[in-house]
Amino acid sequence: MPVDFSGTWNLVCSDNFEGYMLALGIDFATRKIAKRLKPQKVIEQEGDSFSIQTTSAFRSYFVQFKIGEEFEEDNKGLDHRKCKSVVTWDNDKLVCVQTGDKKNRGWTHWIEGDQLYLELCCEEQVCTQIYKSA
Ligand code: YOG
Repeated sequence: MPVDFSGTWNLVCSDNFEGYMLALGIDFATRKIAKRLKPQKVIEQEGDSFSIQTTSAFRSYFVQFKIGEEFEEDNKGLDHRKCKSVVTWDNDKLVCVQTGDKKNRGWTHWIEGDQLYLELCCEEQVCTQIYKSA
């Protein structure tokens, strides 16, 4: 049985979100607002189907995918760059590769204890976030 990421998760800490945003070319004013946000994630997992709704006071983002099936991402409200994304399992980690204009773009989710981890990568930058169950 794979790990179950389902639930409502609140951001508790974030490391190098600034570096990640810089790598994505997010402008100063937007970064200033974005780094103060405490997003909430609602993850629904049913077999190989996932949806992840990330909500914040400023912008929100929704994504839906099936393991191993490539999909188009528009990153609307984020950096707006389109990419082809695919999510696979790496043991108990959920790994998304986002192919597009930016090298080495993607994210990884895993659970440790009662915490949900998210690593966001773009070019040389890695941002690590920790979420706790709401
Ligand atoms: O999550 O890809 O759970 O989609 C990354 C923000 C900030 C907007 C958030 C809004 C990148 C302004 C999505 C933050 C910076 C800054 C809340 C992370 C871009 C713009 C939406 C993500 C995955 C994995 C699912």
